[in-house]
Amino acid sequence: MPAGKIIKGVGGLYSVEERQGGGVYLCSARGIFRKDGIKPLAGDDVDFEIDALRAGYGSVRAIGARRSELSRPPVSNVDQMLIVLALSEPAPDFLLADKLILAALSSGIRPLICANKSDLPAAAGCAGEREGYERAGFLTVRASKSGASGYAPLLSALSGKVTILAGQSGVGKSTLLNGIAELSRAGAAGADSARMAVGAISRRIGRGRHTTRHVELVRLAGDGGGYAVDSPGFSALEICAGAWGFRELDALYPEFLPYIGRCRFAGCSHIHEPGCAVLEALGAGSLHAGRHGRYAAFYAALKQAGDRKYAKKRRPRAGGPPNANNNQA
Ligand SMILES: Nc1nc2c(ncn2[C@@H]2O[C@H](COP(=O)(O)OP(=O)(O)O)[C@@H](O)[C@H]2O)c(=O)[nH]1
Ligand SMILES: [Mg+2]
Ligand SMILES: [Zn+2]
Repeated sequence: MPAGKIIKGVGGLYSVEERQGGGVYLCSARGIFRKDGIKPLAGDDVDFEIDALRAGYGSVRAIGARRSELSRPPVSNVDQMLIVLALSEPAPDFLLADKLILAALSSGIRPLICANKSDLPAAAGCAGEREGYERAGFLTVRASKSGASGYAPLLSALSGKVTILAGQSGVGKSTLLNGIAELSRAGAAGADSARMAVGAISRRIGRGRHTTRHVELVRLAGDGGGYAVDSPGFSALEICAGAWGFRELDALYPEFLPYIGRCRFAGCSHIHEPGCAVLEALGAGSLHAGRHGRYAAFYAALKQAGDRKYAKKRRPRAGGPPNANNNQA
């Protein structure tokens, strides 16, 4: 049975790209859904059966264990999140970037930072922020659709991995995805461009292209392979607040790690406590002030959300007069 990857799913039909050969088959998954109750996702690694009677069709028989799973957009087995910021037009939103980093890290996905539109003059503060991300251990890559850097450094960072693009609308994600895919094809060996041609033909079976909100994995040609996924219509990925609370927030800041456990008080928020090792490092210039400031804002927001949830649970129910607005049975 051939192995492949679901690169798109529309209305219960899945486009499965064969691992060997690269042909794309339009597959149903009724059998597996009935058997295991699992709904296939774009990104799933599957075993599928080719329909002997209808060329280009098949059915999914088994879904491999998922390494990661995002719900908005619905896609599995993402290795990396490329967080795209423009140096200007639009001005970079570092709060959104940090939120996306949190979403990635808490889903087991590696964040990468892309400083896009590097042909434009940088908005104030960009260089310092870049240093903050590098200090946190995130790879940061410059890119632009034209000019000196181009997309070449980015292609090597994406090669061999499944990467989802995320970031504000207008930062150049779609342009970048097309540019990277093209660059990968230009660099691919003859055999590989033949393989891509096969894929392109079978892909015509599928409907719609980049006009819909459907998730689609775009294959990168060349030795490394890999896929990139745009997130059209999702200006910000769903930030999975609720999956973690303010107490776990510091663990999602890799640059805080050397100081965690060295504060005077257990359960230190690293925002105002005396004897806080994180604040000491911040004062000594070892931590980036912007990253820490946004951490403090997230901490406050998460704590408030947590307190609200707690207050709701503890609201006394017996004794008082019946609530006229309460229409629950
Ligand atoms: N100057 C400059 N403009 C770019 C670059 N990449 C994309 N753009 C422009 O930015 C606008 C938004 O691009 P788009 O790819 O649609 O952004 P998306 O909303 O993130 O998908 C378009 O007008 C692009 O032509 C770049 O590297 N430099
Ligand atoms: Mg776009
Ligand atoms: Zn502390």
